[in-house]
Amino acid sequence: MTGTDVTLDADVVVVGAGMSGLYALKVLRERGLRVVVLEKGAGVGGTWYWNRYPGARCDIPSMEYSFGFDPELEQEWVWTEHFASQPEIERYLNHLADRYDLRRDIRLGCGVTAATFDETTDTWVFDTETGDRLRARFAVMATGGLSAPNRPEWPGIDTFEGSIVQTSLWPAEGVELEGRRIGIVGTGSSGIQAIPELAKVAEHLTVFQRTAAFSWPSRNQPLTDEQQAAIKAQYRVLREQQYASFSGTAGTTGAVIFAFPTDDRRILDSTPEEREAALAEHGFSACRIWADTAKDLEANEMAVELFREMVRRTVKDPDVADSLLPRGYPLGCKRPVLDAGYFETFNRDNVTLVDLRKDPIEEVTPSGVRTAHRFVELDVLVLATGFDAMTGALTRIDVRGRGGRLLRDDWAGGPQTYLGIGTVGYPNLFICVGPGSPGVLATYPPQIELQVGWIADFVQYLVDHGFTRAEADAGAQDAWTEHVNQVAEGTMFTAASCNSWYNGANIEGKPRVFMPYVGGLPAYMERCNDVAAHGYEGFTLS
Ligand code: NA7
Repeated sequence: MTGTDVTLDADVVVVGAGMSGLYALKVLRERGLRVVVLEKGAGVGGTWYWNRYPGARCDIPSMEYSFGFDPELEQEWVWTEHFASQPEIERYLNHLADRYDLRRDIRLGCGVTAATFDETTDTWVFDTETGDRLRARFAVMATGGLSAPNRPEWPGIDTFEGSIVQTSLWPAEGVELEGRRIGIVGTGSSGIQAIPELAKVAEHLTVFQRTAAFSWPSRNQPLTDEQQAAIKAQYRVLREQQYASFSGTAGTTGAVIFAFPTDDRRILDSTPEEREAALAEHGFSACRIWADTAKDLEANEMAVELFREMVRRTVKDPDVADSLLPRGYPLGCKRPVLDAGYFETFNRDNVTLVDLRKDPIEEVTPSGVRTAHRFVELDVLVLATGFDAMTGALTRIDVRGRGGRLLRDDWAGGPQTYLGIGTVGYPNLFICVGPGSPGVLATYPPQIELQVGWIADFVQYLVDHGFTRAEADAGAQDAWTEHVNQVAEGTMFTAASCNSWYNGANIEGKPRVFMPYVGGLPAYMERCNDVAAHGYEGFTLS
Protein backbone atom coordinates (compact mmCIF):
# COMPACT_ATOMS: atom_id res chain seq x y z
CA MET A 1 0.00 0.00 0.00
CA THR A 2 1.04 3.56 -0.55
CA GLY A 3 0.20 6.34 1.86
CA THR A 4 1.09 6.81 5.46
CA ASP A 5 3.38 4.63 7.52
CA VAL A 6 0.57 3.25 9.64
CA THR A 7 0.75 -0.45 10.47
CA LEU A 8 -2.13 -2.21 8.81
CA ASP A 9 -3.51 -5.59 9.78
CA ALA A 10 -5.13 -5.75 6.39
CA ASP A 11 -5.72 -3.62 3.34
CA VAL A 12 -9.41 -4.35 3.57
CA VAL A 13 -11.58 -5.53 6.42
CA VAL A 14 -14.82 -7.07 5.24
CA VAL A 15 -17.57 -7.22 7.86
CA GLY A 16 -19.70 -10.30 7.38
CA ALA A 17 -19.14 -13.71 5.79
CA GLY A 18 -22.45 -14.10 4.01
CA MET A 19 -22.74 -14.14 0.25
CA SER A 20 -21.41 -10.60 -0.22
CA GLY A 21 -18.57 -11.02 2.24
CA LEU A 22 -17.38 -14.32 0.77
CA TYR A 23 -17.42 -12.89 -2.72
CA ALA A 24 -15.72 -9.66 -1.58
CA LEU A 25 -12.93 -11.69 0.01
CA LYS A 26 -12.45 -13.74 -3.14
CA VAL A 27 -12.30 -10.82 -5.58
CA LEU A 28 -10.28 -8.47 -3.38
CA ARG A 29 -7.74 -11.17 -2.62
CA GLU A 30 -7.41 -11.92 -6.33
CA ARG A 31 -6.34 -8.29 -6.73
CA GLY A 32 -3.42 -8.89 -4.43
CA LEU A 33 -4.95 -7.18 -1.40
CA ARG A 34 -4.67 -8.47 2.13
CA VAL A 35 -8.22 -9.06 3.28
CA VAL A 36 -9.63 -10.10 6.65
CA VAL A 37 -13.29 -10.99 7.10
CA LEU A 38 -14.83 -10.51 10.54
CA GLU A 39 -17.94 -12.61 11.07
CA LYS A 40 -20.21 -12.71 14.10
CA GLY A 41 -21.50 -16.23 13.49
CA ALA A 42 -19.69 -19.48 14.23
CA GLY A 43 -19.93 -20.40 10.56
CA VAL A 44 -20.05 -18.75 7.16
CA GLY A 45 -23.23 -18.17 5.17
CA GLY A 46 -24.86 -15.07 6.69
CA THR A 47 -28.62 -15.35 6.22
CA TRP A 48 -28.20 -19.03 5.41
CA TYR A 49 -26.22 -19.61 8.58
CA TRP A 50 -28.65 -17.88 10.94
CA ASN A 51 -32.09 -18.69 9.53
CA ARG A 52 -32.24 -22.44 10.14
CA TYR A 53 -35.88 -22.66 11.25
CA PRO A 54 -38.01 -25.55 9.96
CA GLY A 55 -39.12 -24.83 6.39
CA ALA A 56 -36.45 -22.17 5.71
CA ARG A 57 -36.04 -21.98 1.97
CA CYS A 58 -35.06 -19.48 -0.71
CA ASP A 59 -37.83 -17.93 -2.79
CA ILE A 60 -35.65 -17.60 -5.91
CA PRO A 61 -35.01 -20.72 -8.06
CA SER A 62 -31.80 -22.42 -6.94
CA MET A 63 -30.21 -22.54 -10.40
CA GLU A 64 -30.39 -18.73 -10.41
CA TYR A 65 -29.76 -18.14 -6.72
CA SER A 66 -26.15 -19.18 -7.16
CA PHE A 67 -22.95 -17.61 -8.44
CA GLY A 68 -22.03 -17.55 -12.12
CA PHE A 69 -18.42 -16.40 -11.84
CA ASP A 70 -16.98 -19.89 -12.14
CA PRO A 71 -18.41 -22.04 -14.95
CA GLU A 72 -16.86 -25.17 -13.41
CA LEU A 73 -18.55 -24.52 -10.09
CA GLU A 74 -21.96 -24.08 -11.65
CA GLN A 75 -21.54 -27.23 -13.71
CA GLU A 76 -20.37 -29.32 -10.77
CA TRP A 77 -22.76 -28.16 -8.08
CA VAL A 78 -25.99 -30.15 -7.88
CA TRP A 79 -29.14 -28.41 -6.68
CA THR A 80 -31.73 -30.94 -5.65
CA GLU A 81 -34.87 -28.78 -5.75
CA HIS A 82 -36.26 -25.86 -7.73
CA PHE A 83 -36.21 -23.83 -4.53
CA ALA A 84 -33.26 -24.71 -2.32
CA SER A 85 -33.66 -25.32 1.39
CA GLN A 86 -31.53 -23.51 3.97
CA PRO A 87 -29.27 -26.53 4.64
CA GLU A 88 -28.51 -26.88 0.93
CA ILE A 89 -27.62 -23.20 0.49
CA GLU A 90 -25.54 -23.26 3.66
CA ARG A 91 -23.67 -26.29 2.26
CA TYR A 92 -23.13 -24.43 -1.03
CA LEU A 93 -21.64 -21.40 0.73
CA ASN A 94 -19.41 -23.62 2.85
CA HIS A 95 -18.31 -25.32 -0.33
CA LEU A 96 -17.35 -21.92 -1.75
CA ALA A 97 -15.35 -21.13 1.38
CA ASP A 98 -13.40 -24.39 0.93
CA ARG A 99 -13.16 -24.39 -2.84
CA TYR A 100 -11.59 -20.92 -2.99
CA ASP A 101 -9.59 -21.35 0.21
CA LEU A 102 -11.39 -18.46 1.85
CA ARG A 103 -11.41 -19.71 5.44
CA ARG A 104 -7.84 -18.73 6.21
CA ASP A 105 -8.86 -15.06 6.07
CA ILE A 106 -12.17 -15.36 7.93
CA ARG A 107 -12.38 -14.87 11.69
CA LEU A 108 -15.55 -16.50 12.99
CA GLY A 109 -17.25 -15.56 16.24
CA CYS A 110 -15.80 -12.12 15.81
CA GLY A 111 -18.71 -9.67 15.57
CA VAL A 112 -17.74 -6.06 14.95
CA THR A 113 -18.98 -3.68 17.63
CA ALA A 114 -17.36 -0.47 16.37
CA ALA A 115 -15.66 0.83 13.25
CA THR A 116 -13.87 4.15 13.63
CA PHE A 117 -12.25 6.22 10.90
CA ASP A 118 -8.83 7.49 11.91
CA GLU A 119 -8.43 10.76 10.06
CA THR A 120 -4.75 11.06 10.79
CA THR A 121 -3.92 7.91 8.85
CA ASP A 122 -6.98 7.46 6.59
CA THR A 123 -7.64 4.04 8.06
CA TRP A 124 -10.49 2.23 9.73
CA VAL A 125 -10.13 0.68 13.16
CA PHE A 126 -12.43 -2.21 13.97
CA ASP A 127 -13.35 -3.31 17.49
CA THR A 128 -14.83 -6.76 17.93
CA GLU A 129 -16.80 -8.71 20.51
CA THR A 130 -13.71 -10.78 21.18
CA GLY A 131 -11.71 -7.69 22.13
CA ASP A 132 -9.60 -7.89 18.98
CA ARG A 133 -8.80 -4.63 17.24
CA LEU A 134 -7.85 -4.46 13.57
CA ARG A 135 -6.78 -1.64 11.31
CA ALA A 136 -7.33 -1.49 7.58
CA ARG A 137 -7.37 1.09 4.82
CA PHE A 138 -10.81 0.12 3.56
CA ALA A 139 -14.02 -1.09 5.20
CA VAL A 140 -16.35 -3.24 3.14
CA MET A 141 -19.63 -3.62 5.00
CA ALA A 142 -21.14 -6.92 3.89
CA THR A 143 -23.54 -6.89 6.81
CA GLY A 144 -26.68 -7.95 4.95
CA GLY A 145 -30.07 -6.43 4.28
CA LEU A 146 -32.05 -8.75 6.53
CA SER A 147 -29.72 -9.58 9.37
CA ALA A 148 -30.66 -7.41 12.34
CA PRO A 149 -33.48 -9.35 14.05
CA ASN A 150 -36.54 -7.50 15.31
CA ARG A 151 -37.55 -8.75 18.75
CA PRO A 152 -40.84 -7.40 20.09
CA GLU A 153 -40.80 -6.12 23.66
CA TRP A 154 -44.09 -7.33 25.06
CA PRO A 155 -44.44 -7.02 28.83
CA GLY A 156 -43.13 -10.17 30.50
CA ILE A 157 -41.35 -11.55 27.44
CA ASP A 158 -38.25 -12.35 29.48
CA THR A 159 -40.24 -14.29 32.07
CA PHE A 160 -41.35 -17.02 29.66
CA GLU A 161 -40.16 -20.36 31.04
CA GLY A 162 -40.52 -22.42 27.87
CA SER A 163 -38.25 -22.07 24.85
CA ILE A 164 -38.38 -18.73 23.13
CA VAL A 165 -36.69 -18.73 19.78
CA GLN A 166 -36.39 -16.31 16.91
CA THR A 167 -36.54 -17.75 13.38
CA SER A 168 -33.48 -15.67 12.42
CA LEU A 169 -31.46 -16.89 15.42
CA TRP A 170 -32.51 -20.53 15.29
CA PRO A 171 -30.03 -22.61 17.26
CA ALA A 172 -27.87 -25.02 15.28
CA GLU A 173 -28.59 -27.78 17.78
CA GLY A 174 -32.32 -27.41 17.04
CA VAL A 175 -35.32 -26.86 19.29
CA GLU A 176 -37.53 -29.55 20.89
CA LEU A 177 -40.77 -29.21 18.93
CA GLU A 178 -42.21 -32.73 18.77
CA GLY A 179 -45.51 -32.94 20.64
CA ARG A 180 -45.12 -29.43 22.08
CA ARG A 181 -47.62 -26.61 22.38
CA ILE A 182 -46.06 -24.09 20.01
CA GLY A 183 -46.99 -20.47 19.43
CA ILE A 184 -45.64 -18.47 16.52
CA VAL A 185 -45.88 -14.71 16.04
CA GLY A 186 -45.45 -13.30 12.56
CA THR A 187 -46.79 -14.21 9.14
CA GLY A 188 -44.18 -12.85 6.76
CA SER A 189 -42.00 -15.17 4.67
CA SER A 190 -40.34 -16.77 7.69
CA GLY A 191 -43.56 -17.43 9.59
CA ILE A 192 -45.37 -18.67 6.50
CA GLN A 193 -42.54 -21.09 5.71
CA ALA A 194 -42.34 -22.34 9.29
CA ILE A 195 -46.07 -22.68 10.05
CA PRO A 196 -46.85 -25.79 7.93
CA GLU A 197 -43.71 -27.53 9.26
CA LEU A 198 -44.42 -26.66 12.89
CA ALA A 199 -48.03 -27.81 12.52
CA LYS A 200 -46.80 -31.26 11.43
CA VAL A 201 -44.92 -31.85 14.68
CA ALA A 202 -46.71 -29.75 17.29
CA GLU A 203 -49.30 -31.07 19.66
CA HIS A 204 -50.94 -27.75 18.96
CA LEU A 205 -49.82 -24.70 17.00
CA THR A 206 -51.19 -21.23 17.70
CA VAL A 207 -50.48 -18.64 15.03
CA PHE A 208 -50.55 -15.04 16.23
CA GLN A 209 -51.17 -12.89 13.16
CA ARG A 210 -51.02 -9.11 13.03
CA THR A 211 -51.29 -8.62 9.26
CA ALA A 212 -52.72 -11.16 6.84
CA ALA A 213 -50.23 -11.80 4.05
CA PHE A 214 -50.26 -12.49 0.35
CA SER A 215 -48.67 -15.86 -0.25
CA TRP A 216 -48.55 -18.08 -3.30
CA PRO A 217 -48.00 -21.84 -3.58
CA SER A 218 -44.38 -22.33 -4.61
CA ARG A 219 -45.04 -25.67 -6.32
CA ASN A 220 -41.54 -26.61 -5.32
CA GLN A 221 -40.37 -29.88 -6.86
CA PRO A 222 -37.20 -31.92 -6.97
CA LEU A 223 -35.01 -30.87 -9.89
CA THR A 224 -34.70 -33.83 -12.20
CA ASP A 225 -31.38 -34.71 -13.81
CA GLU A 226 -32.84 -33.80 -17.19
CA GLN A 227 -34.05 -30.39 -16.02
CA GLN A 228 -30.72 -29.68 -14.39
CA ALA A 229 -28.71 -30.78 -17.45
CA ALA A 230 -30.86 -28.63 -19.73
CA ILE A 231 -30.23 -25.55 -17.58
CA LYS A 232 -26.52 -26.30 -17.26
CA ALA A 233 -26.22 -26.62 -21.03
CA GLN A 234 -27.32 -23.01 -21.39
CA TYR A 235 -25.93 -21.59 -18.14
CA ARG A 236 -23.81 -18.87 -19.76
CA VAL A 237 -26.82 -17.53 -21.64
CA LEU A 238 -28.92 -17.72 -18.51
CA ARG A 239 -26.38 -15.78 -16.46
CA GLU A 240 -26.22 -13.05 -19.08
CA GLN A 241 -30.01 -12.87 -18.93
CA GLN A 242 -29.83 -12.55 -15.17
CA TYR A 243 -27.25 -9.75 -15.25
CA ALA A 244 -29.39 -7.94 -17.83
CA SER A 245 -32.71 -8.44 -16.09
CA PHE A 246 -34.48 -5.94 -13.88
CA SER A 247 -34.47 -8.22 -10.84
CA GLY A 248 -31.44 -10.39 -11.60
CA THR A 249 -33.74 -13.26 -12.50
CA ALA A 250 -33.95 -14.94 -15.89
CA GLY A 251 -37.12 -16.83 -15.05
CA THR A 252 -36.23 -19.64 -17.42
CA THR A 253 -35.28 -22.27 -14.90
CA GLY A 254 -38.48 -24.24 -14.94
CA ALA A 255 -39.98 -23.09 -11.68
CA VAL A 256 -42.45 -20.58 -13.05
CA ILE A 257 -44.53 -19.63 -10.11
CA PHE A 258 -46.40 -16.52 -10.89
CA ALA A 259 -48.53 -15.55 -13.76
CA PHE A 260 -47.36 -12.17 -14.97
CA PRO A 261 -49.22 -9.97 -17.39
CA THR A 262 -48.74 -11.51 -20.79
CA ASP A 263 -51.03 -9.14 -22.61
CA ASP A 264 -52.64 -5.81 -21.91
CA ARG A 265 -55.83 -7.15 -20.32
CA ARG A 266 -57.09 -4.73 -17.68
CA ILE A 267 -58.98 -6.03 -14.67
CA LEU A 268 -61.02 -2.82 -14.58
CA ASP A 269 -62.43 -3.78 -17.99
CA SER A 270 -62.95 -7.47 -17.14
CA THR A 271 -66.28 -9.26 -16.72
CA PRO A 272 -67.12 -11.47 -13.71
CA GLU A 273 -66.90 -14.46 -16.09
CA GLU A 274 -63.40 -13.50 -17.15
CA ARG A 275 -62.31 -13.15 -13.54
CA GLU A 276 -63.82 -16.51 -12.67
CA ALA A 277 -62.00 -18.05 -15.64
CA ALA A 278 -58.77 -16.49 -14.39
CA LEU A 279 -59.34 -18.07 -10.97
CA ALA A 280 -59.96 -21.45 -12.56
CA GLU A 281 -56.82 -21.20 -14.68
CA HIS A 282 -54.37 -19.46 -12.35
CA GLY A 283 -55.68 -20.02 -8.80
CA PHE A 284 -53.86 -17.77 -6.33
CA SER A 285 -51.96 -16.17 -9.21
CA ALA A 286 -55.18 -14.97 -10.87
CA CYS A 287 -54.61 -11.60 -9.21
CA ARG A 288 -51.27 -11.17 -10.97
CA ILE A 289 -52.13 -11.49 -14.62
CA TRP A 290 -53.59 -8.02 -15.20
CA ALA A 291 -51.77 -5.12 -16.78
CA ASP A 292 -53.38 -2.35 -14.73
CA THR A 293 -52.79 -3.43 -11.12
CA ALA A 294 -49.23 -2.17 -10.63
CA LYS A 295 -50.06 1.51 -10.46
CA ASP A 296 -53.86 1.81 -10.20
CA LEU A 297 -55.22 1.29 -6.69
CA GLU A 298 -58.76 0.55 -7.85
CA ALA A 299 -57.55 -2.15 -10.23
CA ASN A 300 -55.23 -3.43 -7.52
CA GLU A 301 -58.14 -3.80 -5.07
CA MET A 302 -60.12 -5.80 -7.65
CA ALA A 303 -57.15 -8.11 -8.07
CA VAL A 304 -56.79 -8.48 -4.31
CA GLU A 305 -60.42 -9.60 -4.23
CA LEU A 306 -59.43 -12.53 -6.50
CA PHE A 307 -56.73 -13.47 -4.03
CA ARG A 308 -59.21 -13.25 -1.15
CA GLU A 309 -61.60 -15.49 -3.05
CA MET A 310 -58.89 -18.17 -3.28
CA VAL A 311 -58.32 -17.95 0.49
CA ARG A 312 -62.05 -18.35 1.10
CA ARG A 313 -62.11 -21.39 -1.18
CA THR A 314 -59.11 -22.95 0.54
CA VAL A 315 -59.76 -22.37 4.25
CA LYS A 316 -62.80 -24.24 5.53
CA ASP A 317 -63.71 -22.22 8.63
CA PRO A 318 -65.21 -18.93 7.35
CA ASP A 319 -64.10 -16.93 10.42
CA VAL A 320 -60.53 -18.17 10.11
CA ALA A 321 -60.62 -17.51 6.36
CA ASP A 322 -61.87 -14.01 6.99
CA SER A 323 -58.97 -13.24 9.31
CA LEU A 324 -56.54 -14.54 6.69
CA LEU A 325 -57.74 -12.12 4.00
CA PRO A 326 -55.19 -9.41 3.26
CA ARG A 327 -56.79 -6.02 3.72
CA GLY A 328 -55.79 -2.41 3.98
CA TYR A 329 -52.70 -2.50 1.80
CA PRO A 330 -52.19 -3.16 -1.90
CA LEU A 331 -50.86 -6.20 -3.70
CA GLY A 332 -47.22 -5.54 -4.61
CA CYS A 333 -46.45 -3.39 -1.57
CA LYS A 334 -44.68 -6.14 0.34
CA ARG A 335 -42.38 -8.85 -0.85
CA PRO A 336 -44.47 -11.75 -2.18
CA VAL A 337 -44.30 -14.88 -0.07
CA LEU A 338 -44.00 -18.40 -1.47
CA ASP A 339 -45.39 -21.25 0.59
CA ALA A 340 -45.90 -24.96 0.80
CA GLY A 341 -49.49 -25.49 1.95
CA TYR A 342 -49.77 -22.40 4.15
CA PHE A 343 -53.48 -21.68 3.90
CA GLU A 344 -54.35 -25.39 3.97
CA THR A 345 -52.55 -25.65 7.33
CA PHE A 346 -55.41 -23.72 8.93
CA ASN A 347 -57.73 -26.64 8.12
CA ARG A 348 -55.83 -28.86 10.56
CA ASP A 349 -57.40 -29.68 13.93
CA ASN A 350 -54.21 -28.81 15.78
CA VAL A 351 -53.88 -25.26 14.44
CA THR A 352 -55.51 -22.11 15.84
CA LEU A 353 -55.30 -18.62 14.40
CA VAL A 354 -55.32 -15.64 16.75
CA ASP A 355 -56.14 -12.44 14.89
CA LEU A 356 -54.15 -9.82 16.76
CA ARG A 357 -56.13 -7.00 15.13
CA LYS A 358 -59.16 -8.19 17.10
CA ASP A 359 -57.35 -9.76 20.04
CA PRO A 360 -53.96 -8.11 20.64
CA ILE A 361 -51.13 -9.51 22.75
CA GLU A 362 -51.12 -8.00 26.23
CA GLU A 363 -48.30 -9.87 27.91
CA VAL A 364 -46.14 -12.95 27.97
CA THR A 365 -46.25 -14.90 31.22
CA PRO A 366 -43.97 -17.72 32.41
CA SER A 367 -46.35 -20.24 30.82
CA GLY A 368 -47.75 -18.58 27.73
CA VAL A 369 -49.20 -15.58 25.93
CA ARG A 370 -52.10 -13.51 27.19
CA THR A 371 -54.13 -11.61 24.62
CA ALA A 372 -57.09 -9.31 25.26
CA HIS A 373 -59.52 -12.24 25.08
CA ARG A 374 -57.62 -15.42 25.87
CA PHE A 375 -54.63 -17.10 27.44
CA VAL A 376 -52.63 -19.56 25.36
CA GLU A 377 -50.40 -21.99 27.27
CA LEU A 378 -47.19 -22.68 25.41
CA ASP A 379 -44.04 -24.76 25.63
CA VAL A 380 -42.33 -22.99 22.73
CA LEU A 381 -42.75 -19.43 21.49
CA VAL A 382 -41.38 -18.78 18.00
CA LEU A 383 -40.77 -15.19 16.94
CA ALA A 384 -40.97 -14.78 13.17
CA THR A 385 -41.10 -11.03 13.61
CA GLY A 386 -38.71 -9.93 10.91
CA PHE A 387 -35.78 -7.57 10.77
CA ASP A 388 -34.66 -3.99 11.10
CA ALA A 389 -34.10 -4.24 7.36
CA MET A 390 -31.44 -2.69 5.16
CA THR A 391 -30.04 -0.29 7.76
CA GLY A 392 -30.25 -2.18 11.08
CA ALA A 393 -27.07 -4.21 10.70
CA LEU A 394 -25.08 -1.04 10.01
CA THR A 395 -26.67 1.22 12.60
CA ARG A 396 -26.29 -1.40 15.33
CA ILE A 397 -22.51 -1.06 14.92
CA ASP A 398 -20.90 2.13 16.24
CA VAL A 399 -19.69 3.34 12.85
CA ARG A 400 -17.84 6.61 13.40
CA GLY A 401 -16.65 8.64 10.46
CA ARG A 402 -14.95 11.98 10.01
CA GLY A 403 -15.05 14.22 13.08
CA GLY A 404 -16.43 11.38 15.20
CA ARG A 405 -19.83 11.51 13.48
CA LEU A 406 -22.00 8.46 14.09
CA LEU A 407 -23.73 6.70 11.20
CA ARG A 408 -26.70 5.89 13.43
CA ASP A 409 -27.23 9.63 13.95
CA ASP A 410 -26.56 10.60 10.36
CA TRP A 411 -29.19 8.10 9.23
CA ALA A 412 -31.72 8.91 11.96
CA GLY A 413 -33.95 10.47 9.32
CA GLY A 414 -33.37 7.62 6.85
CA PRO A 415 -30.33 6.26 5.02
CA GLN A 416 -28.40 8.56 2.71
CA THR A 417 -26.04 6.98 0.22
CA TYR A 418 -24.37 7.52 -3.08
CA LEU A 419 -25.20 4.51 -5.28
CA GLY A 420 -26.02 2.57 -2.12
CA ILE A 421 -22.26 2.13 -1.75
CA GLY A 422 -20.71 5.24 -0.22
CA THR A 423 -22.01 7.71 2.32
CA VAL A 424 -20.90 11.26 3.09
CA GLY A 425 -18.68 11.51 6.16
CA TYR A 426 -17.43 7.92 5.99
CA PRO A 427 -14.44 7.80 3.65
CA ASN A 428 -13.14 4.46 2.41
CA LEU A 429 -16.26 2.67 3.64
CA PHE A 430 -18.20 0.76 1.04
CA ILE A 431 -21.55 -0.91 1.61
CA CYS A 432 -22.55 -4.10 -0.21
CA VAL A 433 -26.15 -4.27 -1.48
CA GLY A 434 -27.00 -1.36 0.79
CA PRO A 435 -29.95 1.03 0.94
CA GLY A 436 -30.06 2.97 -2.31
CA SER A 437 -28.96 -0.07 -4.34
CA PRO A 438 -31.37 -2.67 -5.78
CA GLY A 439 -30.45 -4.76 -2.73
CA VAL A 440 -33.37 -6.90 -1.59
CA LEU A 441 -35.19 -6.33 -4.89
CA ALA A 442 -32.69 -8.17 -7.09
CA THR A 443 -31.39 -11.73 -6.85
CA TYR A 444 -28.36 -11.55 -4.62
CA PRO A 445 -25.64 -13.68 -6.28
CA PRO A 446 -25.71 -11.98 -9.72
CA GLN A 447 -26.21 -8.59 -8.10
CA ILE A 448 -23.27 -9.23 -5.76
CA GLU A 449 -21.04 -10.29 -8.62
CA LEU A 450 -21.76 -6.98 -10.35
CA GLN A 451 -21.88 -4.63 -7.39
CA VAL A 452 -19.23 -6.11 -5.12
CA GLY A 453 -17.09 -6.58 -8.24
CA TRP A 454 -17.52 -2.85 -8.85
CA ILE A 455 -16.42 -2.09 -5.27
CA ALA A 456 -13.33 -4.28 -5.76
CA ASP A 457 -12.47 -2.40 -8.97
CA PHE A 458 -12.86 0.88 -7.11
CA VAL A 459 -10.55 -0.23 -4.29
CA GLN A 460 -8.00 -1.38 -6.83
CA TYR A 461 -8.24 1.95 -8.66
CA LEU A 462 -7.59 3.84 -5.42
CA VAL A 463 -4.60 1.68 -4.59
CA ASP A 464 -3.17 1.84 -8.12
CA HIS A 465 -3.48 5.63 -8.19
CA GLY A 466 -2.10 6.15 -4.71
CA PHE A 467 -5.27 7.66 -3.29
CA THR A 468 -5.66 7.10 0.44
CA ARG A 469 -9.11 8.58 0.81
CA ALA A 470 -12.35 8.29 -1.17
CA GLU A 471 -15.55 9.87 0.05
CA ALA A 472 -18.95 10.44 -1.54
CA ASP A 473 -19.79 14.08 -2.27
CA ALA A 474 -22.84 15.61 -0.63
CA GLY A 475 -24.21 16.81 -3.99
CA ALA A 476 -23.86 13.38 -5.58
CA GLN A 477 -25.46 11.72 -2.57
CA ASP A 478 -28.41 14.12 -2.54
CA ALA A 479 -28.98 13.69 -6.26
CA TRP A 480 -28.83 9.90 -5.98
CA THR A 481 -31.17 9.82 -2.98
CA GLU A 482 -33.63 12.01 -4.87
CA HIS A 483 -33.41 9.69 -7.88
CA VAL A 484 -34.03 6.63 -5.66
CA ASN A 485 -37.15 8.31 -4.27
CA GLN A 486 -38.30 9.48 -7.66
CA VAL A 487 -38.27 6.04 -9.31
CA ALA A 488 -40.22 4.57 -6.39
CA GLU A 489 -42.94 7.21 -6.65
CA GLY A 490 -46.30 6.00 -7.92
CA THR A 491 -45.50 2.32 -7.31
CA MET A 492 -47.34 0.17 -4.77
CA PHE A 493 -44.15 0.15 -2.68
CA THR A 494 -44.77 3.75 -1.71
CA ALA A 495 -48.58 3.71 -1.52
CA ALA A 496 -49.78 5.56 1.59
CA SER A 497 -51.31 2.35 2.97
CA CYS A 498 -48.13 0.32 2.46
CA ASN A 499 -46.37 -0.54 5.71
CA SER A 500 -43.44 -2.79 4.98
CA TRP A 501 -39.87 -3.48 5.94
CA TYR A 502 -38.87 -1.88 2.62
CA ASN A 503 -39.91 1.47 4.08
CA GLY A 504 -39.05 0.89 7.72
CA ALA A 505 -42.69 0.83 8.87
CA ASN A 506 -42.22 -2.53 10.64
CA ILE A 507 -39.88 -1.02 13.23
CA GLU A 508 -41.27 1.36 15.82
CA GLY A 509 -39.70 4.79 15.56
CA LYS A 510 -37.86 4.04 12.31
CA PRO A 511 -38.32 6.85 9.76
CA ARG A 512 -40.59 5.95 6.90
CA VAL A 513 -38.26 6.05 3.92
CA PHE A 514 -38.43 3.68 0.98
CA MET A 515 -34.91 2.24 0.89
CA PRO A 516 -34.16 0.04 -2.15
CA TYR A 517 -33.54 1.31 -5.67
CA VAL A 518 -36.42 0.19 -7.88
CA GLY A 519 -34.91 1.26 -11.19
CA GLY A 520 -33.67 -2.27 -11.81
CA LEU A 521 -30.28 -3.94 -11.80
CA PRO A 522 -29.22 -3.00 -15.38
CA ALA A 523 -30.01 0.72 -14.93
CA TYR A 524 -28.24 0.66 -11.58
CA MET A 525 -25.10 -0.99 -12.93
CA GLU A 526 -25.09 1.25 -15.97
CA ARG A 527 -24.97 4.21 -13.61
CA CYS A 528 -22.24 2.64 -11.45
CA ASN A 529 -20.15 1.80 -14.53
CA ASP A 530 -20.62 5.28 -15.88
CA VAL A 531 -19.39 6.72 -12.57
CA ALA A 532 -16.31 4.47 -12.78
CA ALA A 533 -15.68 5.39 -16.41
CA HIS A 534 -15.59 9.05 -15.38
CA GLY A 535 -12.92 8.56 -12.73
CA TYR A 536 -15.43 7.75 -10.00
CA GLU A 537 -17.25 11.04 -10.32
CA GLY A 538 -19.30 11.88 -7.26
CA PHE A 539 -16.52 10.67 -4.98
CA THR A 540 -13.73 12.97 -3.87
CA LEU A 541 -10.43 11.14 -4.13
CA SER A 542 -7.31 12.37 -2.39
P1 NA7 B 1 -41.38 -9.90 7.79
O1 NA7 B 1 -41.77 -10.08 6.38
O2 NA7 B 1 -41.05 -8.54 8.26
O3 NA7 B 1 -42.55 -10.50 8.68
C1 NA7 B 1 -42.59 -10.30 10.07
C2 NA7 B 1 -43.94 -10.68 10.59
O4 NA7 B 1 -43.95 -10.48 12.01
C3 NA7 B 1 -45.07 -9.82 10.03
O5 NA7 B 1 -46.20 -10.62 9.90
C4 NA7 B 1 -45.25 -8.78 11.12
O6 NA7 B 1 -46.51 -8.18 11.13
C5 NA7 B 1 -45.03 -9.63 12.35
N1 NA7 B 1 -44.67 -8.83 13.53
C6 NA7 B 1 -43.57 -8.07 13.70
N2 NA7 B 1 -43.58 -7.51 14.92
C7 NA7 B 1 -44.72 -7.91 15.50
C8 NA7 B 1 -45.31 -7.66 16.78
N3 NA7 B 1 -44.73 -6.86 17.66
N4 NA7 B 1 -46.47 -8.25 17.05
C9 NA7 B 1 -47.06 -9.05 16.16
N5 NA7 B 1 -46.57 -9.33 14.95
C10 NA7 B 1 -45.41 -8.77 14.62
O7 NA7 B 1 -40.12 -10.81 8.17
P2 NA7 B 1 -39.76 -12.28 7.64
O8 NA7 B 1 -38.61 -12.74 8.43
O9 NA7 B 1 -40.95 -13.13 7.61
O10 NA7 B 1 -39.34 -12.04 6.16
C11 NA7 B 1 -38.36 -11.06 5.82
C12 NA7 B 1 -37.83 -11.32 4.45
O11 NA7 B 1 -36.91 -12.41 4.51
C13 NA7 B 1 -38.80 -11.75 3.43
O12 NA7 B 1 -39.54 -10.73 2.85
C14 NA7 B 1 -37.93 -12.46 2.41
O13 NA7 B 1 -37.28 -11.52 1.60
C15 NA7 B 1 -36.90 -13.11 3.27
P3 NA7 B 1 -46.80 -6.82 10.29
O14 NA7 B 1 -46.88 -7.26 8.85
O15 NA7 B 1 -45.61 -5.91 10.53
O16 NA7 B 1 -48.04 -6.30 10.84
